[in-house]
Amino acid sequence: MDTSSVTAISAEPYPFEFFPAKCALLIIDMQRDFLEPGGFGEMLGNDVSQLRRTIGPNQALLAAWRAAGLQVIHTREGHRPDLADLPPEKKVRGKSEKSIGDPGPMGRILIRGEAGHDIIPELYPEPGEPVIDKPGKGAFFATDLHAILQNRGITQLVVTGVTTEVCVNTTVREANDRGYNCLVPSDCVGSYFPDFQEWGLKMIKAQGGIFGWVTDSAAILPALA
Ligand code: C5J
Repeated sequence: MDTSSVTAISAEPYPFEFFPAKCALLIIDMQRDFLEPGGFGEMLGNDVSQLRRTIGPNQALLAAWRAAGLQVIHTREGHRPDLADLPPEKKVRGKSEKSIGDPGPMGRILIRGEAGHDIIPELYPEPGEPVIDKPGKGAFFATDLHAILQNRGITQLVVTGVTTEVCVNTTVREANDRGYNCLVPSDCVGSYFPDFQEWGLKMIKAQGGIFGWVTDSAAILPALA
């Protein structure tokens, strides 16, 4: 495709001006522990099917994005094996029987290098695609994401992944404050809670797009052809 072209993608609250050469696909935390049956998310009583419905749309978008030669960045939420970057309050909040760093169904929970912390095979990063290991909810906090985007001339992000109201929303807000325009395809983001899925997206596009734009993958795919 001609990456210098500009396309208007149908979105809410109004069409998104897509500059392919300046736009990265940022896939948030599509990790085994959040999405796979038997993982940490399900162990906490969550319905992982609410997240798994995003896998197919993400696969289609990622394939088209790669075929167009555009930039892809992945993130993973997790901590150092020695837990030195884990705020003590994050460890104990929720009062669940098992928490970050404890042995879980797929290794130590949300610890870098453990099986559950890794990205699901369906969306596994290819060589050359940066993977941002983030200790917080937002992908900009305590990471080199902003530097990578600036060095690569990126001014726009298509943000996908999980969960809509937590790490996706936090990242979109952080990106907005740093001057990036964000487009969020609703079928490529997921929440364990249907209400939060709905309201998480409404919050992004409210008030004339206070944090960004919302669309679906069907509206983006033709712009990648
Ligand atoms: C993410 C979480 N990725 N819900 N984490 O949203 O704790």
